[in-house]
Amino acid sequence: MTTSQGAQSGGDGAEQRLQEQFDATIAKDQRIEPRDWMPEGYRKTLIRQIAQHAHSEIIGMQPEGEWITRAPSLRRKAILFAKVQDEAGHGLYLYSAAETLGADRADLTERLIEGRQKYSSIFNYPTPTFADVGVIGWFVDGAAICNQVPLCRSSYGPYARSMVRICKEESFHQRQGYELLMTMMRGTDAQREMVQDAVNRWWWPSLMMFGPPDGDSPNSAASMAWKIKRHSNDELRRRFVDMTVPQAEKLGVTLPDPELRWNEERGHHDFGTPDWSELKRVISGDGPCNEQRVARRRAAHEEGAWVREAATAHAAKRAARSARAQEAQNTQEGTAA
Ligand code: BYC
Repeated sequence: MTTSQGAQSGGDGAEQRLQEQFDATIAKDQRIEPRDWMPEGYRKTLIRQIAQHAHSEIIGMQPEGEWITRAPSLRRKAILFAKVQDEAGHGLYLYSAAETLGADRADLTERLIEGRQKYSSIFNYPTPTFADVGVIGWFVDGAAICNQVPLCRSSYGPYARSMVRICKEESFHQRQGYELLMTMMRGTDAQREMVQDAVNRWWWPSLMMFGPPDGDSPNSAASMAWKIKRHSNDELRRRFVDMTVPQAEKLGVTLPDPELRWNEERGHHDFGTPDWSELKRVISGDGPCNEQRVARRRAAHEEGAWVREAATAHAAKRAARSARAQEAQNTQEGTAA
């Protein structure tokens, strides 16, 4: 696939030149910026991925957020609070990145709460114990790091730049999760069982976060040709497994996959196949918590309507005030002249 395959067809000579310029920028590993011409397919793919990514950060506040009021100590509460706030920030940078492509934030939110736009499957699983908070940090933020560090080199400037800070924060998130689990593993038998149980529940959904296998990934070819995605879903999934296995050994937990073993010849781990029918079900809205997650997001949006109205009214007042001040200054200058 060439980068031009996503271009609008039937372009005249000028459009042809723009397409060539775009292709050359991609080929040289340089960045496409908001003011640059870009093929419509590139813009649409970016809006789709960035919007889903933003929604994932915002919906992703819920599973752990449920534990803020029940954190077992002030220290854990402060850490968790900071982490969940970071996710809100990530969502906001990403919505801003989508806006540079002409998307409208309010419209994206509508699409999310009406179930017309996706968010990551992983956030549709419940968090019944505090060990889930640790395992989300370790697995989910760990998977996010594997997936998002290469996105710092994504061809679209605003997306790539937003990833730099996001990845730094994800590293803190992963470490706090792993440290929490280390502490629990040094505790009682009941705490160790709680950690193992959370590991058992989150392992396969975490592998599914990377998306369907390469053969069933309809968007990968174009996204990789455009250098939006730098690695395939399966490649990143393999990296995550290789990174996580030694960490599990150090922690003293068992990853729930009987086929998981080191393959000397390949220099990577072999591992079992996730249940892809489960991923399809969860993506299509039938996961354990889909309904609850979207309903809560919708309620928060509706309850926040007065804040948006107040902010809009305040912005309009400020604009009117500064327009009046400007007019007065112009009149004064006119009189003086
Ligand atoms: N869940 O052709 P494919 C975080 C969809 S949040 C749901 O392979 P693509 C955090 C896919 O969208 C980080 N849907 O797609 C937050 C596509 O559907 P459409 C979340 C999925 O885009 C709080 C269809 O399936 N990370 O870290 O080439 C607390 C076919 O897939 C999933 C990102 O968003 C899924 N798991 O590749 C803690 C990373 N997988 O749009 C942590 C950025 C696939 O055609 N996104 N689908 O209807 C990406 O890297 C890529 O979009 C994906 C999918 C690898 C996810």
